[in-house]
Amino acid sequence: MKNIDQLAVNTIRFLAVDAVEKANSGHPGLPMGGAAMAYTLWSRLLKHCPDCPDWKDRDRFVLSAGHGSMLIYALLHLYGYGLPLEELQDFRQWGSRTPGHPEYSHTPGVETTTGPLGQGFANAVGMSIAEKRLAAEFNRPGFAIVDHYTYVYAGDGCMMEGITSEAASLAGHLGLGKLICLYDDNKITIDGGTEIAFTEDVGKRFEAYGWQVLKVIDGNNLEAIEKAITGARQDLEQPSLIMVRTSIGYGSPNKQDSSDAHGAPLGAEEVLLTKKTLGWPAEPEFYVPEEVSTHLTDQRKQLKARKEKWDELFASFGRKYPDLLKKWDEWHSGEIPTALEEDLRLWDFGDKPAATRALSGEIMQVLFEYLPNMIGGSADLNASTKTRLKSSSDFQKDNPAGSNIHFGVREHAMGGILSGLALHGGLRPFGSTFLVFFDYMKPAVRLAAMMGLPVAYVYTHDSVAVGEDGPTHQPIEQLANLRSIPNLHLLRPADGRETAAAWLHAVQRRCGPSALILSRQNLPQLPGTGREALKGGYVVSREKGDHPDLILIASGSELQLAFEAQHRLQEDGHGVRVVSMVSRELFLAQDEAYCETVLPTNVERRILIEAALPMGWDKIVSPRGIVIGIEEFGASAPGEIVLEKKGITAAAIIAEAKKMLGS
Ligand SMILES: Cc1ncc(C[n+]2csc(CCOP(=O)(O)OP(=O)(O)O)c2C)c(N)n1
Repeated sequence: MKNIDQLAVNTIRFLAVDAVEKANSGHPGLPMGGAAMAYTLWSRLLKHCPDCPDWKDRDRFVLSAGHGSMLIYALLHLYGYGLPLEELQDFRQWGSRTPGHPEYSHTPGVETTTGPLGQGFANAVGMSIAEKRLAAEFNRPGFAIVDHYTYVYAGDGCMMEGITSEAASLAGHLGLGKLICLYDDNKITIDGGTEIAFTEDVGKRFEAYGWQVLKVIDGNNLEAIEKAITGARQDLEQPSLIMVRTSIGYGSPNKQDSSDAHGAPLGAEEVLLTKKTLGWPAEPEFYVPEEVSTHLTDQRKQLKARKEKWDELFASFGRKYPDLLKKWDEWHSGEIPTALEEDLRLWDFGDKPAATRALSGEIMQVLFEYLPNMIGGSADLNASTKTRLKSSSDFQKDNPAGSNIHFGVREHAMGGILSGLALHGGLRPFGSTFLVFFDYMKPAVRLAAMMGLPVAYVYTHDSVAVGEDGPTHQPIEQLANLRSIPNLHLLRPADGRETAAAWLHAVQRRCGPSALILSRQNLPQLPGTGREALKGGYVVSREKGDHPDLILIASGSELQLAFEAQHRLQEDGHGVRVVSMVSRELFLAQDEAYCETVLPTNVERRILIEAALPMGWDKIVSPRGIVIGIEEFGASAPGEIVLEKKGITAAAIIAEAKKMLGS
């Protein structure tokens, strides 16, 4: 190893060691063991530009093992990503740009939020799919304007998580040749050596998935690592796994190769011993040798020159293909054409009862005419969730221009991949499954919400009305669970026009995901519904007279029951209002004056009906209102029977209403 490389690698190690020591918390072992591997990639092969972290054709680097965050912070600092030394000294502190685990859009150069192991791996698969899809759309002979690799740094923990297996299996099937995983194969996790729980042959497993597997036996040998990455890049037919044998806590005389180095500061004494062992000065802390700064500043200039060459290529691409340039801008802008909202096909579904999942399928075909950068699919449920884009083909190994992804029965990976597609930029991802199987993808949805990603989830078969499949397939607590995720918007439309409004919201929203909750069963097209649904809650049927005695509030398929109950109660002379609560989050975000027009404070008699766990509706119905919901699992029987047995009927609403009205 050249002296300068040795110095740079040790700089990374000790920036991490010192930061963890100062914070008195964090994970020094990974950066110490993986510094050489990461530095080799960054200094010799990674295409990036610290002066322009958002360069669209940069290689993506994902630290899936997010607990090793100091590794990426050290690199970002050294490469001049606007992360000054003080930020490293403030590691894990309130307000710093160096949080415990890397956070997307918080620190320049961090491509995704990682920490829950395996998520970053799935994100990387999504990014790689995005690259392949966009390259197929935009590249022309002599103009490879989309041409980058996706690198993911994963540890034993990522390799053990199921999401990684799912995502790797799909990546192998799709032949994502520009996806490269650097596996920090240090054989240590928190509880000890991997021999206690993880003895499979990871290489053989990945070979079976259709990956190229390469091995580096010495994680400190930069030449061997470079050779392996170069070999990985040359295989454009298969993704590559590079298994790099490293030593956690490298250099620490008493903690190297032991789980003691994983997640706690080395301790002052051990820090000194480690510095001595690797020939590093004990003082100052956070030491960056001048030669290292100069060396990396030179690299930064070269990286900038490379980016400027791409700018030139892109400019001449734009001159030669003005239409493609226009499309490029449209695909990357995230805006929607104004004509879309006015398209009459979104607002007229005739009188025929129809399942909202089926209407959603029709709406998606219209959206796709306006937004051809939509991409997505289902976890093997296209026939049920109806999310196939009929005018496009399948995204497959030999057909990267397709917009339909078959995720296979891999909900968790689908969630992570959708986030990766969104993180990459240029595309509008959506994914679908049954609402009950949201449980299988929750961790990925949570991170998408945390990152503020514009992903659309389509969850169908939204209640016990699913029927015969029984309680395993009948969602009860899933709505409450989804609504409990901050920054996620849940929309449960009642008919075609509300479904269109829900989709419009999903494609307009740029700062977080939306979940569309759709029925399996047919529902009537209701009077009074429409684009006002975009406000989350609105009056769909007014009371007779000038003041309501009672307000019925419902979402989705239960709105028809509220109408029925209103009709019967009004026959008895009561003034009853019906409010459609398509999205609680959206409604509660409206100003007070609007909310007052929908739910006047002085009308305390309120009944909310939703065929699900009634949790979380207090703000809408309180103080004197009630919720008719289901607080137990469903049952196996035809849908109408289950609804009736569980008390989700117009008769139940009427009975409660009469009690409330004292009649
Ligand atoms: C989904 C998930 N489960 C558990 C954890 C807690 N955790 C953090 S690191 C780790 C062990 C990871 O081992 P490895 O990937 O080998 O990292 P290394 O020990 O090399 O730093 C665990 C269990 C987590 N971050 N995410």
